[in-house]
Parts: sequence; structure tokens; C-alpha cells
Amino acid sequence: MSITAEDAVRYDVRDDVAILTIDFPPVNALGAPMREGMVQRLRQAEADAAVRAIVVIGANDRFVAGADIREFGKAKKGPELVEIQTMMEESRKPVVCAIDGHALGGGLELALAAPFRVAASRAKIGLPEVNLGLLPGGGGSQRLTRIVGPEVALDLILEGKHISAAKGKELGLIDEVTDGPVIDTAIAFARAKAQHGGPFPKTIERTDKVAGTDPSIFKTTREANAKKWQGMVAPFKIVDCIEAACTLAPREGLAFEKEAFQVCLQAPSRAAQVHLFFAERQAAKIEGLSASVEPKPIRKVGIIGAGTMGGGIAMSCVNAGLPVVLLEAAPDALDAGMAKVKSNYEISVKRGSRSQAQVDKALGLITTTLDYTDLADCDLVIEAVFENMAIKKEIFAKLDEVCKPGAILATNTSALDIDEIASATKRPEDVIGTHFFSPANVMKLLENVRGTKSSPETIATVMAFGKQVGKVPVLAGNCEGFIGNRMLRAYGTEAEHLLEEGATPSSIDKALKDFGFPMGIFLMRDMSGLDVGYRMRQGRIEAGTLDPNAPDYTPLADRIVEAGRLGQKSGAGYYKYEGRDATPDPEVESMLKTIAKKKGITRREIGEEEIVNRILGAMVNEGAKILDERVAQRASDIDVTYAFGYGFPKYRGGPMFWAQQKGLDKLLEIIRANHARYGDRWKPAKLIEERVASRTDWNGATIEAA
Ligand code: T1G
Repeated sequence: MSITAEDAVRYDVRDDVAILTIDFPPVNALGAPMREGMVQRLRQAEADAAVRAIVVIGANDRFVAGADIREFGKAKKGPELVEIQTMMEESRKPVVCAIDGHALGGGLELALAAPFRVAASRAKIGLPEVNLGLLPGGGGSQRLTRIVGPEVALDLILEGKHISAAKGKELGLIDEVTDGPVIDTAIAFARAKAQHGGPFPKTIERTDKVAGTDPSIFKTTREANAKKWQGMVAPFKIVDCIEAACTLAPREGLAFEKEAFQVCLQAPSRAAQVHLFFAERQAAKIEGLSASVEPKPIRKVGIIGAGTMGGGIAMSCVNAGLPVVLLEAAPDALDAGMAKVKSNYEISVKRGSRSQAQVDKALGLITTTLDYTDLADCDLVIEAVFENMAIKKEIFAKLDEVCKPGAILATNTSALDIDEIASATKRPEDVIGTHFFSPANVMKLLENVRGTKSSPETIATVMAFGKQVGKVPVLAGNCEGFIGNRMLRAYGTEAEHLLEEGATPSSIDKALKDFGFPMGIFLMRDMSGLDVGYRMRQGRIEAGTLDPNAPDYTPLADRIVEAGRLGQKSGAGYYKYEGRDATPDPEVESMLKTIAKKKGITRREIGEEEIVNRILGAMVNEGAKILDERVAQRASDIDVTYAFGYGFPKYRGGPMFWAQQKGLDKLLEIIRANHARYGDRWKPAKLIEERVASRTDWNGATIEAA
């Protein structure tokens, strides 16, 4: 049932102050009924002789979360935000916005157009539009800059930061902060302003913070970020708008911003980043899970292994205020692990991203031990030792003995069989995969992997735990490599074949970097070290599950390691290194020539477009198989996995979104041509063929004829 304008903004009068309460679930976004309601209620308050001042507040302890993102790209109905802003600016009665919860994007822009703002101390404010491929299009780039100055505006808007009410007051964005109910403070504040009389301040006319701005800061900002912003639109336009706030008159600045906003709105990056915004929230939802299933509370976490992963996971937990029991097999390993955790925190304090007090509090939540019985009262235990099935099963058998009934026993394995690990316990329903990504205290993705017997409660609990520790949880089924690493293998295999056919590590890495990845696969492999992969392949060859003589086998990676080239740590891998500086190595190219000759391949020049289409096409084809096998719940979960765990450029929306934007029919043509040329590894996924035949998208919705 749609909400009426009258319901979206309620009108009450307390003594001589009109209270406009915005109530537009779920987050009081600036949807059409809410905008219409604001216009009606502001008119009503202006005309109400009993009213001397006006307070605007949000219901449910939330102010306004910004424009209604669901309206983007659709025909807009109802009044524009600017109409409401002008009414507040021109009001003869003082208007005070009372902020609790969040005032973000258009929500903060609404408040900045009012003469006054008071906030609850717990409130957060910000202009995070850049995360959606947009810029503050409701006057925010102009008003905020005129209040805080260009340097602070560049930082807040380019980073899309949420700041506290106290910080907002320090910067002049908030007039008063209260620990009490913000409504009471706002009414008293409004009444005092009415007493004092007008005219009331107009933030758009402020000049003190922008006059005399050094114009070079904008050029410097653009140059310093050119690489990071490659392929994007919004960040560059944000700098332009903040510069306009310092150089143009108010109305011209607002007009400049409006035009720049439209450019961002039409750009493919906005559709991609809005897709990921909703995909991230969708990923937390478990299909078919009864609403009656409640996640178990997680109040104490045990972690087995204080290595890079275990230490990073421990940091994620204590950063969220969760006590951790960190267990290792030997004292020196425990000491080394804690030393690494402490040095990570020292870097954060030096960088200013954490205070010493916060670090001391976090470290105070870690208890170290060598004794499994200390895990007895943990609600969740996460095993993070190296990828050896026998050792993992031994650990889970011990956990089964010592952990309390109902404790969740999780493994951080990146590819091993969850069911086999669970078989080492008498409680497979409590066993699940919680795959973190290195560095675990930084990377946002948490790939939760359900075993055949993982209970709905266990699944719901680790999904909720992911959000509790500030991660983006995705649920995967139990297959080799789950979602992310299984597609990464398809990506790597195609890249290795491209090498044999004529590409080079640097031409492939450049193509991927130009596409938007932070780095290409061969540089990434050199950084993580080539020996682990080599040992795993040798293990599979010895076990007879991998045939190095198969025509499809690409031996370069083995030849490189056998030549003592283990990657960056040994000074050579796919590249040769001076410290961290990688340069192409003729040695590798001569290895490739030898391999190609032996296979009868005539090497050829391979362009960037073919490299991207082959690598991404292989990934998407594998992704479609993952969907078909229900290993991923939905295509957008695969996009979330890649955007938050594998560096896929967010402004392209993820591999499955990219494929859909390219056209699944066009992609299927490429896959079929490669299948004819390269054989089975390019066998088209059934799902892609079905979607193209039925002209539907990944979700089965009909694709409108272009
Ligand atoms: N529009 C529409 N729906 C929204 C929304 C929005 N702005 N924000 C959240 N939702 C939905 C979300 O999809 C989910 O739906 C539900 O609300 C709860 O969200 C002109 C153009 C406010 C911090 O970027 O950061 O203003 O899954 O799970 O954890 O310049 O939502 O339940 O169906 O995230 O309590 C700028 C985006 C917009 C803020 C609350 N504003 N939102 O977090 O809830 S562009 C933003 C958030 C703009 C102007 C421009 C968070 C939150 P469902 P949730 P939460």
C-alpha cells in the first residue's frame, strides 16, 4: 500500500512550535510522498498563526537517509528537493532540523538548507553519494563547502565519510549537540531563534570559508588520484563542484552542480554502483530460510591459529567489541601472532585511523592460550590454520570434545570440503565455513560456506556475525573453491592459455588493470608467492587427480618455480624484481616460447579486448555454472563476492552485472566461438544458453528490447 504525503510527513504543534515528523519507512528516504508531504507541511506551518517556529524531525530515531535510490533512472514524480530547500531558506519562521540516527546524502542536504541544525550525539551525518557513482546533487557540494571550506569538503565528499554529530559541530555543520532527546533541544532552540527574530542564516550565501581559496588544491587533488579514479566519473565531478563553490556565485554554483550531477546519473558507473548497493543488502538474505529462525547471539569467539589469517580475524572481532580467545600450538607462534597484531595496530595509530585508547581496548579483548579447554565457553570458534585436511579434522575433533553444546565450529578454509571437515565431529549441524580474505582485518568480504548438514540456525548466525564484525557476508554452497576461488581458477586458467598463445604477463596484467582491477593476476601471484600453488599442484599430480601431460595443462607456473623463481619474495617470478618494482623478464618469455613450440602453438599478438573478453568470459561462464548448481543464491551475490573480495572494480558492478550490461547474447557468441576453438573448458553454461534463448536476465526477468 503506498504512503500518502500526509502520512509521510506528520504535522503537530507543541506550544507555538510546529513539528514536522518525516515517517517514510524504511529509512525516511526522500521519496515522492515524503517530498510532497514536506511541501504541504511547510506551507501549513507558514500559514498557521499559532506557530512561531518549525522543527523538522525523522520518525524512528532516524532523520533522512538521502534520495530514494530506487527512483534513479525512473521518471521522477512530485516536487524536487530544491523546492523544499527554498521554502526553508525563505521561511519567515525559523526552521530547525533535528537530526538523530542518520542524515546522509539528500538528507543532510535537506538539513543544510535549513537555517539551523541540532543533533543527537549518537547521530551520523555525511554525503556518501560517491559510493553510488554520484555526487551530492541537492546543493550539498555547494553548501557544505561554504561551511567547512574546500579542503575538508574534498575529504568528506570524496571519501563519502559518515561523521559524528560532535565532529559536525566542530566543523560548523551542526549548531547544537545533545545527549538527551533531540526533539526537546530542537524545540527550545527554535523557540529561542523565534524570540531573537530574523533574518535567519542562509548557508548557500556563506563566503568566509571559500574566499581566497588556493586554486591549485583542485589540480593537485585530480593529479594525485588520477590512477585511483581511472574509469570513474563521480570523483572528478565532485572536485569540479567543490571548485565551483569556491569560484562561482551561489546560484551559478548550484546550476553547475545540477549539470554535473546529471552527468554522473547517466554514467554506467552509477547503475553499477547502485546495483552493488542493493546487492550487498540482498546477499545477507537467505532464500528459503524460515522467518522463525533466529541467529544465535555471538558474545565470545575462539580462533585457532595466530597466523596472518587468524590474527586478522581476531582484529575484526575485537574491533567490533567481541572478546577473543586466540589459541596456538606453541608459545613462539602465539607470541609471533600477537606481535603482528600489535604492529598492525601501531600502523593504524600512526595513520590516525585508530586512537591509542581504541587499540588498547581492542588488545584488552584478546586472551591467548595453548589450551583447548579455554574455548569451552565460546559461542563461535573459527579454525584458521593452513590448508591441510588431516590437521583440520584433528582440530575439529578436539573442538567437538571441548566446546559447549550449540557452539558454532567454523573453518576459514578457502577451498576444502566443509562436509569432510564436519565429519570429524558429532555435530555437523554446527559446522560451517567462514572464509575471510587476507588481510582479514581489512577486506570486507566474508564468504560463508554451508555444509550439507549445516543447520539453518548455524547459517543465519554466521551471516549475522559477518555484519556484526563489519563484513559483507555472502552465502556459498560447498564445492571446490566455493564461489570466489572457483571463478578465480577459471580466470587463472584462461590467463595461462593466453600466455602460451602469445600474450605476456605484463600485457595481461595491463589489460586487467586498464579494465579497473587494482592489479593483474600475475603480479598478484608473484606477491602472494608461487610455491604454495606449486606444492598443491604437485600434491594433486601425485594423487593422480591432475595430469601434467594433458594437452590442456599449462606448465609455465611449474617451470617458473622449478627455476627457483618463487615470486616477489625471491626476486623473480612471472616478473623480475628490484625490491617491489616488477619488470618483464625475457627469461619467462623464452620459457613460453619453448612451451608453445612443444605444443605446436604459433604465438601471436593478442590485444586487450580479447584478453578481457576471454578472462571475464571464462569467469562469467563459471559463474553461470555456480548459479545453476545453486552454489550461489543469486547472480548479484557473485558480484558482491568479486567486488568486496577480489578487487573487481565497483564502478563496473561485478562480473555478472558486466556480462548483463554487455549483453548475454553477445557473451554467448564469444563463449561458443571459444568452445569451438579451445574445447571443453569453454563449454557454454546451460543457464547462459537458457537466458539468451528466453531473452531474460540472470534473475529470469524479461530483457526489454533495446
Ligand atoms: N533509498 C532507498 N532505499 C534505501 C536507502 C535509500 N537511500 N537507504 C537504505 N535503503 C533500504 C535498503 O536497501 C534496505 O532495504 C533498507 O533500506 C535498510 O537499509 C540528492 C542523490 C541509512 C546507513 O547513500 O547507508 O541522496 O533490504 O540495511 O543498516 O545528493 O541504509 O530492507 O529491502 O542499509 O540501518 C545517499 C544509503 C543517496 C545512504 C541505514 N544516501 N543508505 O543502514 O539499513 S543518493 C546514501 C545507507 C542522494 C542526493 C543524492 C544505510 C543507512 P531492504 P540498510 P541500516
